[in-house]
Amino acid sequence: MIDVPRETLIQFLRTMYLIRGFELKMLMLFQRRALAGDFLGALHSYEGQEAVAAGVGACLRKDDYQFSTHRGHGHAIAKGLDLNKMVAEMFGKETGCSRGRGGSMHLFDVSIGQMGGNGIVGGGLPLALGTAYSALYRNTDQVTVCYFGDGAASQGSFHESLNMAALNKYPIVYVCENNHYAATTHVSKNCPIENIADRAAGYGIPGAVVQGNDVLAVYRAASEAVARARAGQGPTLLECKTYRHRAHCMVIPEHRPEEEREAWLARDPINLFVAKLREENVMTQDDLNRLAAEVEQALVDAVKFADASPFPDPQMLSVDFWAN
Ligand SMILES: Cc1ncc(C[n+]2csc(CCOP(=O)(O)OP(=O)(O)O)c2C)c(N)n1
Ligand SMILES: [Mg+2]
Repeated sequence: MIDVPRETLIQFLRTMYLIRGFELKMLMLFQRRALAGDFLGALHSYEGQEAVAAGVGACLRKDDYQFSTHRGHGHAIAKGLDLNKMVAEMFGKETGCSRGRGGSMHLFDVSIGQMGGNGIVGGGLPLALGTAYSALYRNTDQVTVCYFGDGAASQGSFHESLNMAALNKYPIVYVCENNHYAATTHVSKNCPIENIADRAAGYGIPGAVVQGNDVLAVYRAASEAVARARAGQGPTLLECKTYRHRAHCMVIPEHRPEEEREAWLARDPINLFVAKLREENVMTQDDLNRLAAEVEQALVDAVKFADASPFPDPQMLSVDFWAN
């Protein structure tokens, strides 16, 4: 028996379907249109890591904050970023969530606490201290989630930030998505210990290794960490072990061993979860088909919206557009 309400289980699947569908569509459009020059910036696929964003996102309130990374489409979707605005941003359109100035790595929407992605590896870690401090200062119980990769966990910003967060009991949940590679470098080549979560001990905070392809495991671990942060007990470090399906980004060729890829593909987070839902009779095949069709329609509509939207007016280049 799964001890999570049915609606929450469906929400997990819906989020994972949306992320997967988004990535597949963007990949197709990138390949088809990149040369036409209307795709803004790089493209780092989140495919394969869906369970992390879906599990963590389901624990958050709209007014909680999250800081994302260069691989952040999934985080934004799970936080509830409007799909139309997201796709429009990918294409640099004025109707995009960052008004077409940011692209794939700069998906911002402050109204839902989506504090953007970051082209700088480890760049979100110090920024998360800011919203966490602000929540304490304003005496709210808002939580900040800070996503980062295994590569970022060996940046100086990781150590400085966790030290400061632990000292001040900042309400932060650190989510390290260990997909085992930083671009082409295996994690064992930049981190001398098996589990990044063990670094939590150095700051006197809880750390946990989580099966990152199991959305229920992520949800349970994140629920506990979010509850701790909300209750004023300080930060937690979660290390979600996972794997990206695609190469680092769309312009870097695949370099990972074939057997390793196959082993992880066999543990695809969506397939694993769907099997569980079927086994427990939570959803029928018809329910699954309906959900998939609904998600596909939302994505098709978002691409249409983005296509029909205008590019920013070049005259606005030097204008402080946030002022109006
Ligand atoms: C400070 C900095 N160094 C290097 C890069 C180039 N770079 C972009 S992504 C990346 C790998 C990051 O790996 P990880 O943190 O594990 O995240 P993942 O890509 O696996 O999600 C690197 C080295 C960068 N953008 N910023
Ligand atoms: Mg990585």
